[in-house]
Amino acid sequence: MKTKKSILSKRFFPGNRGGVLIYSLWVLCFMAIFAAAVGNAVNQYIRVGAYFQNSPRARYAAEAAVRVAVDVLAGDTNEYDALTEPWASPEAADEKTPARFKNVPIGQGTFSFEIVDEARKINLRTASAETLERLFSEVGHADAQTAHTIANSILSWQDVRSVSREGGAENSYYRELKDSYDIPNRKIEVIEELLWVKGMTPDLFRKIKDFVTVWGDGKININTASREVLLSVGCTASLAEKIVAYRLGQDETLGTKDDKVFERIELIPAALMSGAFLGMEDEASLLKVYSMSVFTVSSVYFTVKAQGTVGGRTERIDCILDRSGKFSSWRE
Ligand SMILES: [Ca+2]
Repeated sequence: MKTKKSILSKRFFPGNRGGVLIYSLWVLCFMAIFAAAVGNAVNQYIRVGAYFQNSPRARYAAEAAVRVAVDVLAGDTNEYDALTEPWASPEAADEKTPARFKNVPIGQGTFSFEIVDEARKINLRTASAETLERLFSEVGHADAQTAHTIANSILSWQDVRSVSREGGAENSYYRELKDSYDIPNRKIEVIEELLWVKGMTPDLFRKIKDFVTVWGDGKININTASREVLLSVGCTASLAEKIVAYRLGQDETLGTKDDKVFERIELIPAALMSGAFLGMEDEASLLKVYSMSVFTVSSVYFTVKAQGTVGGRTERIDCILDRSGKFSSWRE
């Protein structure tokens, strides 16, 4: 009679070399699978570890970008701010201040940044209803009634009185909404507040958000303002295009030697009248807008958009910096 032991022995240890070999292969196979599983887990652990390790490194790289941006602005000491200057346009940078804004190597990663002056934008805290209306109709392509409603509602949103202005909306409107709320009756603090103003839509906000600010005294830097912003402050389409073209010079290219800059406010009308091929309507529009003291030639507040990348991990810092080097806002 065969014992249990002998059956097992026969099955797993049949007493021939082939059987031992098969058993050994099974063991090896099991060990290989086990090793692969452990290796995979360790790899994942290392990857996750590196990811979290790279996060602070990327953040330091972004902070380094902000520091360099501060230096670039500190190095700009003339009386005007224009798109031809190194802070605004790396392409225009000279040998002393090389283009150093994009993918600058630092440690095991890189950083990039861009500087945008806020005086090229419409200030939501100071703009007139007419300027806002033009912004929403000419730039946002809203119909006249919607543009009128939003413009006046922005003023109502910010003024301390609670009597509704024509076309605007006070609490009596917002309290009737499904998700009701009270308006702040103080100056707008972040441009995203617009999304709560009567008549505004996310689509319209997307179209105008790059042309509005809450920083500065409300004067528009004629050296940096876009065609859209010039239109909004009351320039005719023809004048707005001629101002932008005048700045680029004859070659119509930014960052070349024939670029023109308005160095002083009082020189703006004469410079344009002699060099921008203005027609009679352009001149009338220029004198009208100029007489409303909307223009300046320099900027006080600057947005710095910085990012640092290390090992595939990117961290961003958006901040507002003023001419004295002080940060007014910091978002990470
Ligand atoms: Ca400057």
